[in-house]
Amino acid sequence: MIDFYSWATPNGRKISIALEEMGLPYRLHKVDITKGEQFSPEFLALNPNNKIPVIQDQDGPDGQPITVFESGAILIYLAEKTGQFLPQDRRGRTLALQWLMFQMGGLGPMLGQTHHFLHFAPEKVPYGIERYKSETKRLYGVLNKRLGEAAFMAGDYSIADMAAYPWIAAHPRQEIDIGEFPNVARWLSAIGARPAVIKGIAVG
Ligand SMILES: N[C@@H](CCC(=O)N[C@@H](CS)C(=O)NCC(=O)O)C(=O)O
Repeated sequence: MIDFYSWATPNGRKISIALEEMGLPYRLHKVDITKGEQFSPEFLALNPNNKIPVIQDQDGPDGQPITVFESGAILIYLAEKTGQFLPQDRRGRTLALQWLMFQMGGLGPMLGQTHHFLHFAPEKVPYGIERYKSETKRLYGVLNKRLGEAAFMAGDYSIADMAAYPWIAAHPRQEIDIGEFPNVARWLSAIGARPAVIKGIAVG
């Protein structure tokens, strides 16, 4: 059994999608980040970086419980545990990890800043809005080009797609016209129709 600490945000949804796709049994523990529950001593003992998502697998690699934070690390852990959605051959695995890191290091943080400046900043900051909206658009262009070459980010559907999907599904909040990125739109519909994704998105 996996204890899953999360809240209904794009980073949390990456993991609920993966747990559903991989058919792993899990228990959801809601951490209301709008009320500051991520700063409780109990949660900080799981993730000193006070962010969801976190998992605690009661049946870790050595039979002992293991706690994992950082959504990219959790996705790799779950893929390796189940042998699913991460190719085993080195070339395929490197490609999937490359696109996962593109999400973790670029797409997620930059789109997160766009959400912040558009929706949460206490004052309107035109420079911040412009900077992150244009970087967001550039990243959609990179993804659109890649998805013109392959059905999914790493060729076959993988944890890289699970990481990117919840962020791209929130494109209206980034003021992105998805019609300008037809390959991304095609990919978004294909992933959004998967039963495990529909279930994963609804969690929490
Ligand atoms: N790099 C982290 C980012 C996680 C993250 O930003 N989580 C947000 C919600 S989407 C959070 O818990 N924020 C609460 C806080 O920063 O206090 C990951 O991918 O797991």
